[in-house]
Amino acid sequence: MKGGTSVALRWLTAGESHGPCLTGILDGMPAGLGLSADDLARDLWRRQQGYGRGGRMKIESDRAEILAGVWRGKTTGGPIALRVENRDWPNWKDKEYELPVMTVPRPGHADLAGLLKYGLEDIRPVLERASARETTMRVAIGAIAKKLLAEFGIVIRSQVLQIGTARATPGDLSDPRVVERVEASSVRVADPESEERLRAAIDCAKDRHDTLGGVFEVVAFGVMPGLGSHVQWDRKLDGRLAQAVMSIQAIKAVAIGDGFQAGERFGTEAHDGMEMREGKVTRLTNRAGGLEGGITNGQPVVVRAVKKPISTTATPQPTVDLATGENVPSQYVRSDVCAVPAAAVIGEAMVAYVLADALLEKFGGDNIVETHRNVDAFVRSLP
Ligand code: EPS
Repeated sequence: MKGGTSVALRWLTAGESHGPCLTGILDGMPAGLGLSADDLARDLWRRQQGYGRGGRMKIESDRAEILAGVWRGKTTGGPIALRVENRDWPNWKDKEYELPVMTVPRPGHADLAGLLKYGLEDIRPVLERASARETTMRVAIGAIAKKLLAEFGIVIRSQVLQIGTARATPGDLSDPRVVERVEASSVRVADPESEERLRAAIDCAKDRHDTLGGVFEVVAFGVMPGLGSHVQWDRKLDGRLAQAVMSIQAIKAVAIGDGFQAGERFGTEAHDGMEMREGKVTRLTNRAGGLEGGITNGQPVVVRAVKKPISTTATPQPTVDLATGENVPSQYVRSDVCAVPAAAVIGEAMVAYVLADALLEKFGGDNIVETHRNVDAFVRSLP
């Protein structure tokens, strides 16, 4: 970690929503990790699911190609390059110079701010890059991070907690049967009543020609203590997780553990008491969400996030035409009604990346065997 930027792992994405493809480079993975495109396929598919998605998801069928960094099914230690084709591209490729200049910014989208910042006359290049289509590549990269974490027994799960004002009954994600139900659910919840409630909220938004946001939760199980650090602000893992999850398109709040609720409690009711059980320090609760002092404490890492409603609404919002200076209604072509279930999968990817980065930062290793040796020695040394 140097100057706020990790030197263990780093990645970049490139690509426009309606361009030919999305690309990404992940740098810093140790050599020797088994990896194929099939390892990325399931999460790419999961990200495309969810009740409330729009027409675009019927066009896309995301599959990542691995272009570099893997030899005979194992990582080489070199940068891993990925590509995901945009199947919508043939519908757009000849239109770059034909499409009318867009001058009516949607409230809530990057349209106006991006146009002002980059000195553009057309909103299109802003929306193309600001689009949540980019999260496809985040999920592909996150799947590689998850593969690394799985080597060390760390698994990442997610569920939706709320859509609009409709709340789901949270499931215990440490229970594989609950996880199975969440994965089978069209809105990533554990029980049928919650599913019905959340689907009804999405139907209501659809009937109103509107959109809805919500809240999701990502939990990482099996995280060893000692990732992150209390000694410097930019090394605190809670801060790094918050930044990563907040960077997902349309996320407006991130909480670790009890988050905002911690502000309502007395000190004696807000923390996680300890007791000795079979020679091990055991926690009575996990209100801190697995992080104390910006360091993992061995408890599951719990991150929650709020996604605002998608800003492209079929019901117009008041805005202005920058070309004429007139007050006009916002324009609409198509969009998702709700993408909170997809955002939960993207949240998993961001949490996976941050944990993989913190793990490699602490334990290093140019080859996965070396990383294992270092992790195992540390875990064995714990009291
Ligand atoms: C998005 C608008 C919609 C979404 C898109 C994100 O795309 P389009 O403008 O092509 O209808 O479907 O999400 C994805 C393409 C995706 O893969 O998640 C936006 O403006 O952010």
